[in-house]
Amino acid sequence: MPGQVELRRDGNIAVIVVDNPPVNALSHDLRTGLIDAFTRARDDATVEAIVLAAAGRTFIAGADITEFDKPPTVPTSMDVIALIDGIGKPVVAAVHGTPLGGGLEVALGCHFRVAAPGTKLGLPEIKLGLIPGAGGTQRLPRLVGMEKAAQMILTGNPIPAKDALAAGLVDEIVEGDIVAGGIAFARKVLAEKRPLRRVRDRDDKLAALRADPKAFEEIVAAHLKRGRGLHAPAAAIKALRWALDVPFDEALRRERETFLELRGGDQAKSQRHIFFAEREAAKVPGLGPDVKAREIRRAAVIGAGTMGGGIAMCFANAGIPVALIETSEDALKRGLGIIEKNYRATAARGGLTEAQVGERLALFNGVTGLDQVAGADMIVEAVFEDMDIKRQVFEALDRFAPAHAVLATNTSYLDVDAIAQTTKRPAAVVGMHFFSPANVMRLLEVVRGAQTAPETLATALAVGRKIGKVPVVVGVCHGFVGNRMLRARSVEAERLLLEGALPQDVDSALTDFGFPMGPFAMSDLAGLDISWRMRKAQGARAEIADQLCEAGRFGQKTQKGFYLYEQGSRTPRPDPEVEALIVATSKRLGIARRPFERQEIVERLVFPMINEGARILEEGIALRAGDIDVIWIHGYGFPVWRGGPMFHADTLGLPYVRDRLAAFARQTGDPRHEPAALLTRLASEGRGFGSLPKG
Ligand code: T1G
Repeated sequence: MPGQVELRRDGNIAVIVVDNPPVNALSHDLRTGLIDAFTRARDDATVEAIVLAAAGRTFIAGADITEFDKPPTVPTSMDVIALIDGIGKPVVAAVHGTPLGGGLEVALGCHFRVAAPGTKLGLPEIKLGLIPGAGGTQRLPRLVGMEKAAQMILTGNPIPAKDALAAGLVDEIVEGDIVAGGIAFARKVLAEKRPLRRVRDRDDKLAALRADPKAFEEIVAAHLKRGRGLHAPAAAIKALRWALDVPFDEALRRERETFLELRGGDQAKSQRHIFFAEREAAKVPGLGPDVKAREIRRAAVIGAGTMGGGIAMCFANAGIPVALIETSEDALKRGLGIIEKNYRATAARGGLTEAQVGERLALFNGVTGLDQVAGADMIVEAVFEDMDIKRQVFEALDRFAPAHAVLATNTSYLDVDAIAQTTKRPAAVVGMHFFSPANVMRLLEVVRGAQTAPETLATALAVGRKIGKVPVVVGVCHGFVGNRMLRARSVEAERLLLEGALPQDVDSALTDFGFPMGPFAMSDLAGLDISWRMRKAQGARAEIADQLCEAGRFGQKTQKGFYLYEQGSRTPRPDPEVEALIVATSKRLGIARRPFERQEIVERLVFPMINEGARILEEGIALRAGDIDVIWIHGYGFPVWRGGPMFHADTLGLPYVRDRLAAFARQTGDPRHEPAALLTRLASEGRGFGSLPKG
């Protein structure tokens, strides 16, 4: 049997089992094997019913994404499903693990579906900048109704087997061996002579909606605002509407056409890049299978401030008991109070039950005194961004922490090697740089010190994944990867103000580009005083931001920063006072102001980041260009449909980026704008950052 497909018999039941590790992706081989197996089972008169199942950890988890940059090959997933759909015998899909995308669409082509407990079923194509391309937008609404189908297709989130059973997506949940369960169900269908209704022929769940098109608009409206800038959500809504008013086969044709168009577009290519880049980021040279992460049964966090509290919540959310350590009862009480408030707010939004809030809070042990780290397997320091204070903490950790403990610092830019040197166990020290709010932002920069042991690094990565983060290994330099590139952008944003732009011009240019927030609104949110203190410590100056701070304008916390904020409002409003201050500063510095086009603002902000990213790659601070993209997507909200700064540069073409940077260097006289050597070399060779070895 070609293509990893086995055709077995169990009496009068044909059993087709696919086996294409690791996730039974619908590769060309697998599709060919399925066509062959189903044709034989269909044409064998002694076969009275067919069961489709999969070996390994999951039923078919979707089309083979690695084939997406090549032309489609036949048989397509549609051909497989059309064959199944036309079989006059009961076909039962017996699913387990994560039947997703094309895998679920194949199951939708069967008459019945049974699932193992714990199965998660979904159509996640939207997360790849696509829509389901093998009938999902037409069959799913017929089976579960438009509301559920729209939610699954437009969020891309899978649903658990019990919800699938309730919605009618699954006919039965079968305990024990899934193949045996599928065979038993098939026998039941035969014994009960159940009518064979193809999903495409079911109309009962859509009839009411056909009579009330307005209701459809209401169902999809809730999803539209989430898709700002993205092409796939609007396309998915159009396809779902076809389930109401276009004949099935014509709707299938249009769906396929739309899917192929999206698949070839920049947005889907960018999101595919991030899908694989996230997985590449988990592969770290020197961390082979022989390097074992240590189990973290108990954690401790030093510092119950904004970051410390958020980090402690990450551990509790993953079910790991966590000691939260402060210097005083007041500070501890304040920190625990904020944590409880956060959980209660989540519960009020329906994100947690009261019982779950209680369970989470029970995992916290608020104490004072660094000696309280004695029972922890991992300790994360989250105290003030001051090297002397961090050194004192690590000297104490050296005394009190268990010998096997991992000692992590949450510093956002300080020298992790210097911190490690204050201990007698630098091999146990690693950076774990969380992003605020730590319990929400998924990025975790894992900073590999010169002496960080492989086990320490592997443990930090494993814990990062366990607490729901996207961990990326970075090297030691000022600001590591994300903040070092952010600094390049911040310097340029200030420079643009002096040259003629206003905060609202700069911010709106970046939000139009796809960032959730521009640099000045973000500074007002974070608080201008934090970076002001850092600049003073480094003897650096930011003309406008420093004047605002000197005037006590620290941002939202003082209702004045780059913008004005009404009492209790977070909405930034342009402030004529700030405009006057900016114009006066340009004048004082003898800089002639001029108007800026949006594109120039975006390029002046994004291209210096790309340039810094190229230097980061040259210096080996990041292992791969894709790692930098993952950092910016998950740490700073770079629009995922542009694939991150380095992929975006490749999409634009490095010669263009190189030439614009050279122009900026001439315009501003800033040597940092001279194109980095790596960027210049790749541009001259007609290559992109994506052509570099993957670490
Ligand atoms: N195609 C190719 N390779 C895939 C793959 C896929 N669909 N899914 C996973 N892999 C690789 C992955 O790169 C990694 O490789 C290994 O499998 C393990 O993955 C027609 C067009 C299934 C929940 O979007 O969500 O169907 O790094 O590390 O954490 O309408 O993989 O080991 O070399 O993620 O256990 C729709 C995507 C496609 C599912 C398992 N399907 N995959 O998670 O393992 S579009 C998806 C996942 C489609 C149809 C449309 C997850 C997983 P390597 P992993 P995991």
